[in-house]
This record gives sequence, structure tokens and C-alpha cells, in this order.
Amino acid sequence: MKDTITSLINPADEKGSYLDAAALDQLNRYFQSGSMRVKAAKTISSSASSIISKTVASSLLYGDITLPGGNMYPTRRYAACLRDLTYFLRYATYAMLAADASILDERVLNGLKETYITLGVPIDRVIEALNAMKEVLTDSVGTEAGQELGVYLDHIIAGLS
Ligand code: CYC
Repeated sequence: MKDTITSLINPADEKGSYLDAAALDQLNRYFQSGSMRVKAAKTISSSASSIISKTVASSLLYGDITLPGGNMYPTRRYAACLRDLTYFLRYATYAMLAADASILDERVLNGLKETYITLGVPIDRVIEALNAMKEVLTDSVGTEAGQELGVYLDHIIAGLS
């Protein structure tokens, strides 16, 4: 996993130089947004299950997908879906804290699309749920942190598209 600090320091170290003005500027913006990131992570950790249920209610719950023949039926698959959404939320929160998407590539997206295709998990509906999660998050953590989390949920969407 990478983060904003190591991704700026490592290349400077390779060149044996101090951070240049652009890197310092980027670092400054990262530190200035630090309390916003931590505050959002705190809200998410105390309300994750409600964020997941609201996400499901506004995207997947009231349709054929939860009925016999749908990919969220029976309860075993429904539970797998809630678990996947919980993974997405938790890893997007880590990525938002680090301001770096690499953890998503390493731990979430690696082989995921192929797994979904093999199992017949409808990827368009997963993406619909991820988009719904962005809205639920903006309601719960506010616009600025919601937008930042949106960057990482969009990264997951792009990796599944
Ligand atoms: C299954 N989701 C799976 C599987 C994996 C993941 C590996 C296959 C193995 C299993 O069932 O546990 C995902 N596992 C992950 C991820 C990580 C991991 C992301 C990284 C931490 O370790 N079905 C729907 C909805 C959607 C859904 C649209 C929820 C948004 O219709 C999800 N994923 C879903 C379902 C299954 C699944 C239903 C079970 C499919 C089956 O067994 O038929």
C-alpha cells in the first residue's frame, strides 16, 4: 500500500533531493485536509452498518434481484452482497485516509471482475450500488469528504467497468 507522503518522498529520495515546490504544495494540501479525512473515517466507523443498509435500500432492495432467480437470493448470496459492500466501504475509507488508491488495486480489484463474471454477479448492479453509496456517504460525512470518498468509489467502479 502507498500513501501520499511516501509517494512524494520516495521519488525525491531516489534523486537524492529535497521535495520540490510542487511536492511540498501537494503535501501541504494533504495535511490541511487531514482532520477532514479523520473526521469522516470516524463517522464511517461508527455508522458503517447504517450506511450499508441505506445503500442497499436505495439501490438493490426493492427489485427482482432479491427474489428467487436474482443474484441476491437466497440469504447466503444476500449476505455475500452486504459483505462485498462492506469491503468497498472499508477499503475506500482506507484509501481516502491515505489519499492514495493503490490499496484498492491490491486488495479489492485484483481479480474481482473475473470473479463476478464467473459467479454471474451482475456488475451493472454492483456499480449502481457503489453510486448509491456515494450519495449516502455525502449525506453522512458532508460534501467535501463525500467528494473525496467518491474518488475512491469511482476507482472501484472504473476497475469493474
Ligand atoms: C461473491 N464476492 C464474492 C466472492 C468474492 C467477492 C471473492 C466469491 C467468494 C465468496 O462468495 O465469498 C468479493 N472478496 C471479495 C472482495 C474482497 C474479497 C471485494 C476484497 C476484500 O476478499 N450480488 C449482487 C449484488 C452484489 C452481489 C449486486 C452486491 C453489491 O447481486 C455480490 N458477491 C456477491 C454475491 C456473491 C459474491 C451475491 C456470491 C455469488 C455466488 O456464490 O453465487
